[in-house]
Amino acid sequence: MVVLISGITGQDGYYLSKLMLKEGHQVHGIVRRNSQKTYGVLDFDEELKSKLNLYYGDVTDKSSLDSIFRQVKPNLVFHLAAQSFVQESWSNPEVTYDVNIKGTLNMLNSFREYTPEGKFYFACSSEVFGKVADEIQNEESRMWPRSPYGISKLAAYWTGINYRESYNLFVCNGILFNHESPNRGVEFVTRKISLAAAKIKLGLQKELKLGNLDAKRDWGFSGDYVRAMYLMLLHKEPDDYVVATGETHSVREFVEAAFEAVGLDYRDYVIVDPKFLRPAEVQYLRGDYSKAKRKLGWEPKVKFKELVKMMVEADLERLSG
Ligand code: NAP
Ligand code: F7E
Repeated sequence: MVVLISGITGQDGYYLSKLMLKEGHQVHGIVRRNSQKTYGVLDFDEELKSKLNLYYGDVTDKSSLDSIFRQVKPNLVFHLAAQSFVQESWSNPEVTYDVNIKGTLNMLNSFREYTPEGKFYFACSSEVFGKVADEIQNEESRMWPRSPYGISKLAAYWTGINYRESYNLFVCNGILFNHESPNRGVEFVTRKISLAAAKIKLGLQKELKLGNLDAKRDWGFSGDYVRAMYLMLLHKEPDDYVVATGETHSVREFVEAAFEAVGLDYRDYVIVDPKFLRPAEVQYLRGDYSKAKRKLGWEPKVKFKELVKMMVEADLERLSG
């Protein structure tokens, strides 16, 4: 099959393109041009990059998407591109709405115009649950986003459903809970912590400044979650699915486990800095992935402690190397 991925230079784009190649598909990706001609996470893996067909485009520029859809004619579209950093969405709400809402609308319109018989995946987020009403959130749980990012994902989620219902298109929303990896961006809390633990261990950093240590998240492994995206598009009917581990842990537990992995006590190094507190916080998330398990046969493989260890060890290796 011919696969098109927006956001291919990000964390999930990396694992998804590897999976798609392994499955024997032809992989095409949309890349934002920058002055350094860098390709994000793909720059760490030249072998992978050489197997991909990359096109310059921007999801806010419909004409660039039209030209790519016309050339590629994808069977499977994974729309992952986004302004994905929640904290940033308060500083740049317009960019967040443009990229995440209008960008999704543009992708859906190009898909509808050029490859309506194909299948479309949208990267929705557990941030739509925000101020949670249920102890464990599933597809039916109340959605009450708490940031411009969460609002943008909610608008895009409903746009996807509306396109499915209005135009009979195969559009799926994956409501993915936090997922991490050694390729996670350095500003997200897990990678900020794993990198700091490794640097402190090697004497390259003295302290770690964090915000809310009591926030709880359902953290899984990106490599597991991209499999769920693929299974959604292989399923006979389009639908929306929660993808999660079913466990929740606090930022404090993450930092404790990361420092433990390098034989240190986090309390000697972590400082709470109000700069990293958010105007409105999502205090607690825990996902119920039973629908994905039942209908797609999907289950997460990597557990919390294993994920923390994987990330810290990868950072230690990179820094030592
Ligand atoms: P990420 O690492 O931040 O990657 C985002 C990607 O989007 C990058 O390739 C980025 O390109 C691209 N992008 C941003 N603006 C663009 C634009 N205007 N035009 C074209 N491409 C653009 O995010 P991720 O962790 O892989 O997440 C993938 C998707 O899942 C995102 O939509 C995110 O919101 C969503 N999501 C993530 C999680 C999670 O925990 N990771 C959970 C739920 C949902 P550059 O390299 O040029 O910046
Ligand atoms: O924050 C707290 C922070 O930025 C997690 C994105 O992939 O997942 C991600 O969004 C928690 C929050 O991720 C720091 O307040 C404490 O409660 O790693 P994060 P996020 O906001 O949960 C969802 C599902 C997505 O869809 C998003 O795209 O950690 N926290 N201290 C901190 N967070 C950061 N970044 N930095 C700190 O110093």
